[in-house]
Amino acid sequence: MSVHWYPGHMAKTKRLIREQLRLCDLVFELADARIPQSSRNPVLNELTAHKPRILILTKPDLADPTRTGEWIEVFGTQGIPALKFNAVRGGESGIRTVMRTVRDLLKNPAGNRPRAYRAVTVGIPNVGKSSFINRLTGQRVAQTGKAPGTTRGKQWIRVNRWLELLDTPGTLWPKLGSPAVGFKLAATGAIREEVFSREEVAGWLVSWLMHNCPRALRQRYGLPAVPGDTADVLEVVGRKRGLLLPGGKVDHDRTAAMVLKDYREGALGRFTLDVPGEGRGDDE
Ligand SMILES: Nc1nc2c(ncn2[C@@H]2O[C@H](COP(=O)(O)OP(=O)(O)OP(=O)(O)O)[C@@H](O)[C@H]2O)c(=O)[nH]1
Ligand SMILES: [Mg+2]
Repeated sequence: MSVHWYPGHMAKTKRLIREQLRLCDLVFELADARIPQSSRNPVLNELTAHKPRILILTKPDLADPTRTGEWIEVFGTQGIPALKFNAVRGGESGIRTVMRTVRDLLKNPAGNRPRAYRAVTVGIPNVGKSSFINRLTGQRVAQTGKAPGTTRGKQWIRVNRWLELLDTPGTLWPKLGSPAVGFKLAATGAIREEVFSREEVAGWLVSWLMHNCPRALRQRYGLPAVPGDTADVLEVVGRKRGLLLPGGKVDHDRTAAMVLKDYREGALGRFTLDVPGEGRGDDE
């Protein structure tokens, strides 16, 4: 898959993060629970490795819960405290767990200090950084949006007496290396739709589902059987849903957009595309 996923503003954000890190005591690195490995930006990983860091797995409501547990364990064995956090429908206990983990990492945070602790929130586009901040503060202070690229500049937000958070724009890295990483990032919504072929990405996702859970396709789209070929699946699904071009041919682009939307909203089921133990295959 060939996409232009590294526009100039991402290089600018990297510089911003490097600069702000000096002022920060803690890093919240956000990764998507559906792709806990592929959504970790190796450049950010390197930049932030020397700071106390908490890995937040976002959108756990869309991921396979068993896999999420496995991934949290994997990160734990690597010495990275990792938590799942549902920023949209999560309860108070998720917030308490985050705050407890912060307190464990920063000794005596509520004690007498000349200034509040500062944490920078980093991660790929659309992973849920601004939603995470809003959930922690209980207010809609950071702008959120369905499409990647919502946050454009830095914004400091106070959570409580002793903690301030910095929201940053999402960043990817220049060389995705393995095509699978690109497909996973595109399928989960981290890459702007204008820069990749929806049909190609939906085709990859359909083929993943055909291998891992064909039942999900059958049930969602009412298919008696799943055709053996990815293109045939899009054809059958598009026809079934009446997504036709003038003249009666199936509109593959609209069908692909629908399949991607269904996956992103969890309508196909909760699928984690990264499997612990499988390498991610890009240049780290
Ligand atoms: N289902 C679900 N959706 C979430 C969750 N967290 C965030 N979202 C959704 O993900 C989308 C992106 O959220 P944002 O908070 O804007 O993401 P961001 O990382 O700040 O994005 P950029 O600023 O573009 O880098 C929004 O539509 C959110 O509602 C979650 O835990 N579960
Ligand atoms: Mg944002």
